[in-house]
Amino acid sequence: MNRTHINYTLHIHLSGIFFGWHRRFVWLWEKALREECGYQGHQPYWNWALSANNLSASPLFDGSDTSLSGDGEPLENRNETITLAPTNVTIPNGSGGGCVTNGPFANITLNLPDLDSASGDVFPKNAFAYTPRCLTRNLNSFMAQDFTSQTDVDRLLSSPDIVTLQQYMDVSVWPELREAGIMGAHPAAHMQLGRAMDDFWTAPQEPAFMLHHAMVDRVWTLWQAQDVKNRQYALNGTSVMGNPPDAPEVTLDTEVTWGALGQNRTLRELMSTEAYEFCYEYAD
Ligand SMILES: [Cu+2]
Repeated sequence: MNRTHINYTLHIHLSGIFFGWHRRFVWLWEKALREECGYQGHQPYWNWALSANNLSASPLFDGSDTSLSGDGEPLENRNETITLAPTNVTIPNGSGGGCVTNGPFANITLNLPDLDSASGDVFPKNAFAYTPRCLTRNLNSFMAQDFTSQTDVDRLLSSPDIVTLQQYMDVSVWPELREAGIMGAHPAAHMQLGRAMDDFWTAPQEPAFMLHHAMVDRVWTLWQAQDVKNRQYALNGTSVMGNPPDAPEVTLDTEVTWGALGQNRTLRELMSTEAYEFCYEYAD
C-alpha cells in the first residue's frame, strides 16, 4: 500500500483525482484486511472534530489498548513553537515528537524513509530505501482545535461546489495560510499527529492514515448526498498535482491507477459509495 501511495503521490494530491483515488485506496485496504487477514469488522473513520479539543485524551490516541497508540516520547530541548512554512505564522509545538512506546503500536518499525527533506514535486531517489525506524508522534491539539474542529467540518460540508470543497480540504481560511495555500483540514489532520503522518509520500505507514482518509471520504460522501443531482459526479482539476495549466481536466472517463493493488478504474466508477464495486455507507 505504501509503495503505491509513493508511486502516485505526484498525481493523487491537490488534483482532480484526490477524492476518488483515496476512496478506493482505503477500500482496497479494507478488502485486503478482510480477505487476507481474516478481519471481520469495518473500516473505521477518525472524526477529527471529536478529538480536536484534546488529542491525547481521545480514545483514538490516548495510548490505551484499544487506541491507535498515543503520543511519542517527549523530545528533550523541544522548541516551544513551530513555524508553518512557507509563512511566518507560529503556533505552539506538539507534546511529543519522539518514538511511540505505548499502546498497540508501541515500538513498531516503519521500513520506508522519512522523506521530509524531499522536495514536494520531484520523485525522491531514496523513496523505497529500506530504512527501519520508529513511529514518531507529536500530538498537537492546538492545530487540531484550530484547523479540524466541528467548525471546520461544518465549513467543508457547507461548501457550495466541488471547487470550494477541495479548497477547504487543502487550504485554511486564515488569511496568511490561505495565501500560502496550506493547512486545510486534510493536511492539518496529517500534521497534528507528527512527522510520520505528515510525510507527503510515506504517511500510509502511520496506523492512523486509513482512518484519516476514511474521514476525508466521509466528508466527500456526506457533501455529495446533500445534492445528489449536482454533486454526485462533480469533478474539478487534473490528474497532476497542483493542476498545472498544461494538464488536461479530468472527466468521468479519466482512468485512475493503483499499480499492483488492483486494476484501473474510471473516475465514474469512484464517484459513489454505492455503485460499481463499492457498497458501503457512513453511520453518523
Ligand atoms: Cu495521499
